[in-house]
Amino acid sequence: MANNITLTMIKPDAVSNGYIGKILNDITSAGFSIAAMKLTQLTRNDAENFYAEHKGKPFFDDLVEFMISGAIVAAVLKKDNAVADFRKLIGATNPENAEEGTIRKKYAESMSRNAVHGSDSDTSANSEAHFHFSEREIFGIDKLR
Ligand code: FUP
Repeated sequence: MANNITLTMIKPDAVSNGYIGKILNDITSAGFSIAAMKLTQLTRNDAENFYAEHKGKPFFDDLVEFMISGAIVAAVLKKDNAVADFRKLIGATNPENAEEGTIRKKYAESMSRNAVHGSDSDTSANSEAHFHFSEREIFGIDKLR
């Protein structure tokens, strides 16, 4: 299992607030390179599948509504120790608890509108990368599976 990629989404709040450029700058300045990227919009089915592990939780329906409410940027990022390093860069799920300088601290509106997604494991990174991108859209990394 590759440990050098993670999957991010710049979420609809951050896209509509005009933060795509600032967030990508923070990401690349932190040493990540972009292996795949697109501006897209999730369907309801997409969002329900992407967040299937949260189905049944009290915030699930609002999470799906939010994630389909506008454009997102999906990207595969490459760096040694990508998953852990990216979660450190984005900060805690609730921006009120995120460290100063983190992406969520700087750009998130709230816990539910928290600006960015980052994979939580190498297994998730691999499956989430393939959720958004075909093999030929992902550059500069070894075959993932
Ligand atoms: P994270 O891994 O930090 O993205 O957080 P989770 O996978 O636990 O949650 C996924 C998304 O669900 C979060 F980005 C925001 C939303 N969420 C809520 O709205 N309320 C909660 O209590 C937990 C998560």
